[in-house]
Amino acid sequence: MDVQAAVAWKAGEPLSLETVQLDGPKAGEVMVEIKATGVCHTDAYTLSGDDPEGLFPAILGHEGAGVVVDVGDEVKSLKVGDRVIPLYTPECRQCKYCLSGKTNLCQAIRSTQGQGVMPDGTSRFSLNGEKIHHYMGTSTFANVTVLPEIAVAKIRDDAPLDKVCLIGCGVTTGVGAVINTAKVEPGSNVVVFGLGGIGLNVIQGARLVGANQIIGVDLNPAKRSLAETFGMTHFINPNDVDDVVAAIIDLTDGGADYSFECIGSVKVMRQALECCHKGWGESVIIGVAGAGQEISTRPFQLVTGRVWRGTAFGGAKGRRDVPKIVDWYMDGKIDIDSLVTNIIPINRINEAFDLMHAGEAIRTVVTF
Ligand code: NAD
Ligand code: AHE
Ligand code: ZN
Repeated sequence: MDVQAAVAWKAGEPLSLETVQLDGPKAGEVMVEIKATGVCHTDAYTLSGDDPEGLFPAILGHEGAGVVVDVGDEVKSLKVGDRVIPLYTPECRQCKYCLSGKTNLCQAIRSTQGQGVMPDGTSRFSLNGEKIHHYMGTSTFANVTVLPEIAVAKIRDDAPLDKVCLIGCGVTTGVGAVINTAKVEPGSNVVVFGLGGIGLNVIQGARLVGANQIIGVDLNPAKRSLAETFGMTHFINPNDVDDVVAAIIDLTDGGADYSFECIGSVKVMRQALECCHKGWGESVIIGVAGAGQEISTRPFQLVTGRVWRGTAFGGAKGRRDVPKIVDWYMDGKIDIDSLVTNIIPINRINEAFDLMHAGEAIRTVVTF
């Protein structure tokens, strides 16, 4: 069938709206009509050419929500009409990783996902016979996409898709990093580097679990007021202090219990570790850094009890946890509406990247 998609032809170039051909779902796959999708910094990262797994041409997008319109053979858990959120971290419930109870990083389809194809090694997308790659197994910048059944979370029927699409990445990543990865305890002092779509969700996760101080760090002073409505108690602009690490240690009486890097800067990752409290402070890397970038610190930082770790999709098991997070939103426990700073139709999708780079959007939601 013909579908509308924003195609990334080449690194560093704007997306181009095209009518592309989409093959129907094979066994174990479902076809989903995407109603809305957020634009995450990771889409911009891959489009920039910095992603070692970036492939072109591709249909990007991984923060969507939609409705199942067709199911392939052997699909048991989904039916036509179900409202769903695509999962870039699938949950097969059978692989060594899923069964370990120690990680959300299901590996059942990770290798083909990284090669921009479906689990059978082929792409469902093409244009005039030329193959177009899938992206992160989701490709939500198309009005219809095909997904493996294990990469789809079924959600309740009354959830507004132009809001809960953000649970497909930003919300789950930020809130999950606090709850699942760091397991922040009530009364903890938390520092969040980067107050974009991810950082604000770390802040609301920290507020949800009863953190004491929630310190936000961002170069852009315009991020301050919204972060305060999400629960930030203190703001530091690195340009206003001599030494951001010293400023945090001073404010927290010794250092952060938990810090979160939500930018993708290896320099800031070091600051995020080194602002942690001696003996127990834990720093969680969420930001994605480009090919060739490496982190460093003095090993003494770890010898003296600080812990460095990372998280993907907030440690969430998508088919199990995403419907719960939708409930939290529907019950008013978390705010998604304020994260949606802009809504635009798919033919203006490049504006979403411009707004992100200008620091003017938290999340732009693209509708079809
Ligand atoms: P964003 O662009 O919305 O926000 C980034 C924020 O960082 C902005 O507010 C910007 O002003 C601030 N910033 C930039 N450089 C800074 C610096 N040196 N010091 C302080 N602040 C600085 O991005 P986002 O969508 O929130 O994504 C953040 C990062 O998280 C990206 O690297 C993205 O790829 C990554 N990410 C990771 C996961 C995961 O599962 N690990 C999931 C989603 C996003
Ligand atoms: N291809 C990239 C990987 C980037 C990355 O780390 N992605 C995160 C999700 S970011 C969502 O906005 C992730 O899930 N990582 C685990 C995984 O298996 O990819 C690179 O840099 O190589
Ligand atoms: Zn993302």
